[in-house]
Amino acid sequence: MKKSNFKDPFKEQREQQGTAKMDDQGDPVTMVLRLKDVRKCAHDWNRFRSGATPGRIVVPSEVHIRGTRQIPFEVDPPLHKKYRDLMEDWFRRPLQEPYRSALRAQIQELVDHALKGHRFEIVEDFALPLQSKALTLLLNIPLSEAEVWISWGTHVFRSEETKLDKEKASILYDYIDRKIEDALAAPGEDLYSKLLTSELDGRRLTKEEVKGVMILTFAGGRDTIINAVTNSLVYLAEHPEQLVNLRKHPELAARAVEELIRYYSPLTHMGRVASEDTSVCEHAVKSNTRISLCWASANRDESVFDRPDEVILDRKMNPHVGFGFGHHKCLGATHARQVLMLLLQVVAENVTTIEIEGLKENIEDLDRFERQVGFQHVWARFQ
Ligand code: EMZ
Repeated sequence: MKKSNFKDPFKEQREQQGTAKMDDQGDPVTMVLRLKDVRKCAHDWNRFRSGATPGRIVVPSEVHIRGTRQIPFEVDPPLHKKYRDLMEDWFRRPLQEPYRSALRAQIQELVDHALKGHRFEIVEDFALPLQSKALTLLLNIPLSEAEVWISWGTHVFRSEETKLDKEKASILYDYIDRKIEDALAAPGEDLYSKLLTSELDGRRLTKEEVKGVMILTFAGGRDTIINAVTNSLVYLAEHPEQLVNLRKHPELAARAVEELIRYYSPLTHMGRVASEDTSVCEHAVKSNTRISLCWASANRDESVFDRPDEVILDRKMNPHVGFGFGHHKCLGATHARQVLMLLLQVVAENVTTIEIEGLKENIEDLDRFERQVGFQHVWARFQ
């Protein structure tokens, strides 16, 4: 069985130029490749903005498939902070013990099922159900709702892994509209109700704003978590000695999660729109054109990370940007980290070998680059 190879496609270009131009549906992007520049540009929100036409900062652009602004990530300061302040405590709930033990139980159930000895498919029979079940905790709604989301497949806006799909997206939009009406009619303890009763500048959030938050919650943490879970399991399958290591040293899990996020960088990049004629790394960037902050490239920057192309589970210095950087850094990161940390612990405690029987890569097409982000399928056996 050939070993998986998450090669860094940006290496040469990062070292030699620092940026790369790519076309995205006729709206070009200057990709920023070095960690230092990525951070600098992420920090400079006035020069590189997030509040453009909804969907434009995402690469591939989603301007043709949605009009709703995702909140807070498509909003610039100072309004951005007001939204963020409304949500931060809610998105820290994954640190609380009842949440962690419920999440652990979900993972334990999936692992127990996998241990029954039969061959199963990791993406659809493990990572997707785990992502969906865990999301019920983040939204604080009944577990049974996960069945609906599982039926949508791994990406809510894309079909066949990478193609943008308007019809598929409208399933999510209509679903969220219905749930907002339900929560208005009968408010509960869920995220919809919490947002609908939140106040910003002395007024309630509108349905459109709540929808914007919910779309981001559903879309941003879907394929990213699914890939992170799948890739981590494939890593453990290929490195049984690390499974032993994690079993002996459960305290290693926190560092291991950061390293797996750095190495696999579930989100390749995120765009910004220049508000003036400017330059990055000596390359001209025209006003109203896009740059992208390439987290995946920055996370392999050899001037920052020692042996960047190796997974070193106990890596000490790890200033990765896998969850973004600056005021827009991932709101769901606390949840994602708990999912991965508990996954590593439960698997280490219960599984001795993971045998891969077949796999099909999921390759992202970035115009002049190709990058493996995960797998479409992995057939495996747990013992
Ligand atoms: C957007 C994005 C957010 C986008 C943090 O990332 O994730 C992508 O998967 C979605 O397609 O709409 O939510």
